[in-house]
Amino acid sequence: MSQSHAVADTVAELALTGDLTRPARLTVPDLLAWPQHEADVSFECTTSGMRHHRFTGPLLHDVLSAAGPVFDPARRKDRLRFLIAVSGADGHHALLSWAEIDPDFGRAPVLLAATIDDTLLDRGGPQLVLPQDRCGARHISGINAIRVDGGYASWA
Ligand SMILES: Nc1nc2c(c(=O)[nH]1)N[C@H]1C(S)=C(S)[C@@H](COP(=O)(O)O)O[C@H]1N2
Ligand SMILES: [Mo]
Repeated sequence: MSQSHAVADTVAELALTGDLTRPARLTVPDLLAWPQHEADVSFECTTSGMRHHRFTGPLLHDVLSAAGPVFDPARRKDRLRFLIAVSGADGHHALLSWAEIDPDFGRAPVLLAATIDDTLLDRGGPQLVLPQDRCGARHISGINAIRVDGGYASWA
């Protein structure tokens, strides 16, 4: 096995890409630099029933804002066309709207979790946590890519 594979096997990296002035590659230890929030969540899975976990990590909004999405922060309407595509290493993915997590709009306290049940997620990668979701399907684990896309302005 090459050395790059050995590194990838131990500390997962997340690529922040898209319409950002500061795209980045982040590890779970990097996520500990932001203010940490915690969430005790219960969600239902259609196959395994009710699940409970305690997560900690930064707000997704804090991490993505630091990457400099290319909207004018003073113009609230400018943000409404931005999408956030979150992908797990296994191909599971979901779309959020920027407005869903924006403090001026939906204010969903979505986390990019660095720990689950007091265990650091440095090998598998961070997990999306949506405390308001009844269903577990958007709690994407092993996130390896988040793409911010504001390309929907051409409709206007
Ligand atoms: N990467 C990835 N994350 C995923 C899934 C998946 O298939 N791949 N399944 C989701 C679904 S449907 C549920 S219910 C929860 C299950 O979380 P659990 O492992 O804590 O039960 O994970 C979610 N996160
Ligand atoms: Mo599920």
